[in-house]
This record gives sequence, structure tokens and C-alpha cells, in this order.
Amino acid sequence: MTELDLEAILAGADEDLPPGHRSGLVALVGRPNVGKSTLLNALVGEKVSIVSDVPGTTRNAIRGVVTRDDAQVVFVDTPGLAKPQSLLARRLNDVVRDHLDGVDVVVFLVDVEAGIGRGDEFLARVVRQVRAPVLAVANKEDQVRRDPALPPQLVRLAELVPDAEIVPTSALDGFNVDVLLELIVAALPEGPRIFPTDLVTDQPERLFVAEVVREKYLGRLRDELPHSVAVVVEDIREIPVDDDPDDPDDPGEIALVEIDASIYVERDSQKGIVIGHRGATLRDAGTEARRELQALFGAKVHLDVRVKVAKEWQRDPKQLRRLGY
Ligand SMILES: Nc1nc2c(ncn2[C@@H]2O[C@H](COP(=O)(O)OP(=O)(O)OP(=O)(O)O)[C@@H](O)[C@H]2O)c(=O)[nH]1
Ligand SMILES: [Mg+2]
Repeated sequence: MTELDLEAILAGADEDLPPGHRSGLVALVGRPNVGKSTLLNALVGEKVSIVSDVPGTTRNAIRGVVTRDDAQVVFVDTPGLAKPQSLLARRLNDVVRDHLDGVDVVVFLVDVEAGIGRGDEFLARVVRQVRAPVLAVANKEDQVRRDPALPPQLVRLAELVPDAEIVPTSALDGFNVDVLLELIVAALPEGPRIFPTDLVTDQPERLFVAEVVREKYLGRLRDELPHSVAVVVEDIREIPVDDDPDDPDDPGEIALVEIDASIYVERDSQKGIVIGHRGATLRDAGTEARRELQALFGAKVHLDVRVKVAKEWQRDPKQLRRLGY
């Protein structure tokens, strides 16, 4: 058990909970790009997982927590499951399988804009083996509202996961997200809180910062090297201003956050693509990341991004570990 888990359990231990309080672990699974991370953010009401239109955006199991009076739901956003073509893709599939073990509810997402395909059928087979209630979500409903193509897809989804309740949603505009949350809570077992009430994610700050930086580059490098980029945050320094120097207990407010990040590509030839024409890509993505991080920290942020090469990191187990996968 990690230190954080223990702390969290102790924090929740002596709280008065209403009778019938429910809690549990809920896995969000689905093909790449169906909207799992968008849905997680909508359920939690805060951005905890990065989103992009590049399939294969999420690489780690990201946890997001919803705490209400009657329930605490711990969601796990997983990498989109796909036919493994690289060591990275195989690792990502393992992450999903590991996280299906011992979950209380599975939320299986399909994208009704793209349509149900062989990838969904492959994944439905995995989901049917899990011994937990399944909710089947037909996401991106906003794109096919009143479209005659929608009903047959809902029927197909019901065939793929026969025991599941079917819920059309739009993670983007929020349609049915509340309905889905009610169904999830109803499917959870009774149990105590696991995390403190104000926690929305257990993701370490350094990892989330790296994810935000990666998100901004993903969108810009979509056509050239979406999967070749990894981001590592080397250091975060919070620099306080002490407005009361006489008070030894006053730590001061944080005035500036200095962040050093490295972007790793697989080959020398890819460095130029990340940097862009006259440094435009590096600069624009950096600015966008800095703005979002400033809002997150509530302080001015200096973001220093260096582009580095980790030769063929997607194929190298040692490098994968070093980059956090
Ligand atoms: N129109 C519409 N777009 C959506 C909806 N949900 C997600 N998207 C978009 O779909 C794209 C993929 O969303 P993500 O949440 O990153 O998808 P994911 O399933 O987490 O993808 P991976 O992490 O790659 O497996 C993004 O461009 C989202 O804005 C939705 O309900 N409606
Ligand atoms: Mg994702």
C-alpha cells in the first residue's frame, strides 16, 4: 500500500457516513478516442485526464474521484485498448487488463459517431469476462442526435454486452452524464469512503503537469509524430514571497512556479518537428501549457521545455520505464 493510500484511508476512517453509503472502483474502458477521458472529466467535474483527437492519448491509468453524501466513486480512466503493434501498445493493453481485475463496475464506451466496429467487438469480449456489472455507454450522441443510424447502433451494443444497461451520452455537452452517474452509484456495493472528500485525483502533481504539456504538443504534432512524444517533468520549484518576514510560521504565498520539462522524441530527425518552423511549435504549445498551468497553480509559471532524444524509446523496456510507462 502506498503512503497516499494509507493516509487517505485514515482520513476517511472515523467519518460519520449515512447508512447505505456506497463506494467502489469503476473502470472506463473502450477503443482509443471514444471519449473515456472526456467522460471522466465530465463525471468528476474537473480536468484530471488529458484529451485530444489523437487515438492513444491516455497512457497511464488515471484515477478520478467523485465524492457525494451517499457515495464515493473512484474512476479509473484507461488507455484505449487496441490491437498491440508496439511494445508501448502492449504495455497499454496490460494496464487495462490489470485494472479490470477487482473493479466493482465496468463502464464500456463506444463512439456512435465513428460507429461500432471490430475494435469494439474485440473489447466487448474482454469486458464480458469481467465479473462485475457493466454499463454500456454510447458516447458522442450529440453527433448523431435524431440520426436514423443511432437506433441500430444501440441494438448492436446491446448484443455485444447483453447484460449491460445502455446509456447514450455526450461527454462533450454533458448529456446524460448525471443519469450515468446515478446508474453507476446504484451498481456499487455498500462501503466506506476510501479517499478524503476533497480529493479529485491521486495523480502526483509532476505527472499531471507532464500530461498537460504533452496534451498541448499532441494536438500540434497529430499528423507527424503523435506517438513518438513522451514528456518528463524534471523539477517543479515553488517560489514563495514572504510578506511577513518576522513570522517564522508564515511560509509566504507562492508567487512563481518554475517548471523544467523535457520532451523526448525517438530520433534526431524528429526534434525539428517538435521545435517547428523558427521554433513556433515549441513556443506556441509551451505558451498554451503555461496558461493552463498558471490557472492550476494560481501563480505565475515559468515553463522551460527542452527537446531530447531517447532512441527508439517505444521499443526499449528500460527507456519505457524511465519515461513512466
Ligand atoms: N462530439 C463529441 N466529441 C467527443 C465526445 N467525447 C469526446 N469527444 C472528443 O473525442 C476525442 C477523443 O476524446 P478522449 O476523451 O481523448 O478519448 P479517449 O477515449 O480518452 O482516447 P484515448 O485516451 O486515446 O484512448 C476528443 O477530440 C474529444 O473532444 C462527445 O461526447 N461528443
Ligand atoms: Mg484518454
